[in-house]
Amino acid sequence: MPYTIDSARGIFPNTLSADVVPATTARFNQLSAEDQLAWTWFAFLEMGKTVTVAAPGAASMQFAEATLNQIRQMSFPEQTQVMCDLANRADTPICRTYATWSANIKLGFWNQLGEWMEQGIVAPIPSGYQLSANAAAVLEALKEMDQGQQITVLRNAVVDMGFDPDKLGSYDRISEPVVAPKEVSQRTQVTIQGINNPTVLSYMDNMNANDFEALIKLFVPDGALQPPFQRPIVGKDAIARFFREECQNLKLMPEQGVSESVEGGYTQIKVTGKVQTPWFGAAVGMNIAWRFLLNAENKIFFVAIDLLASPKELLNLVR
Ligand code: ECH
Ligand code: GLY
Ligand code: GLY
Repeated sequence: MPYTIDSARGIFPNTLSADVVPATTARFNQLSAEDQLAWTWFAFLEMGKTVTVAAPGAASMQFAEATLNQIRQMSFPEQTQVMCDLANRADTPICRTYATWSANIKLGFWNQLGEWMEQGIVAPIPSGYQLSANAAAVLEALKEMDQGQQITVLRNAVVDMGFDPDKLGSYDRISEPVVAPKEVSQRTQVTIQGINNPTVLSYMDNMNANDFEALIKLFVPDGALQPPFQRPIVGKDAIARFFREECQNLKLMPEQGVSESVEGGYTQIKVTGKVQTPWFGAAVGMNIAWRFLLNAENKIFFVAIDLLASPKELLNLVR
């Protein structure tokens, strides 16, 4: 086999991803817990000037409800302590529960706490709170980014909080219920300038239809999918789980691409375009590249999803 997953990661090396995102996340992680909470509050207020979050439905929120109600009953100092514990990744019962939740449940939990902070039900960030000089600088850096990059930094902040899931031992992962795939009559079909590869087109259409069973059939058994700024997820079972837990109701809007045959009957295809998350809908279009490596049977051996450094990168299809 001419490729390993490791070598496949290097296809289309000219693709410029938004390195400012992991850099900012690393700076955020250096801040004190108090600063992290205040920073996120100010960042969220800043974003709120231009976009609104679509709160998840009750079916998604039911898993966080018990913990949310527990926090709601607490005194302000106790609530502040819980939030600091989460930022500190402490070993507490709430931090352990939080660690079992999927990214979307964590986001929904904080979104609810944010609403309660606004309504005076949960302890607010102290009025007149002064960010440290470092935190203020990281906030300025965030303001310079495009919205897709900003929401990725916010998502990372939330996902990294709580007890370390790797230290939990075996546990049941808690995620939103899986929605039914879209009715065939309700489905849409993408067109991609420069690309007519049926696997790539089916990938986009099945993802948009939440048809994860059809989607996973496009992969080879030991294939891999690499989300933005993450290690590859390897093997059909792990990828299928990722689809169910993190890929519902995404909107993929690929625009253009380039395709090239490479050794061993493989084909490498780069596609660029926009992606919307259900959290922000059409208000935030993330600039994305997909880098596919398909085998001779036109199955996906590897696909990387990159958050691009700038909109200019949408036009960068050089090999
Ligand atoms: C408050 C103050 C106290 C502390 C905290 C607070 C609350 C913060 C809140 C933050 C909410 C943030 C949200 C962020 C959502 C971001 C979503 C993103 C989605 C990106 C998806 C992508 C998908 C790409 C993919 C494609 C594929 O082809 C394969 C699959 C996949 C303020 C109270 C903490 C509430 C809601 C960035 C890019 C295209 C890889 C998934
Ligand atoms: N509404 C949030 C989600 O399902 O991703
Ligand atoms: N990663 C999927 C989402 O947060 O919308």
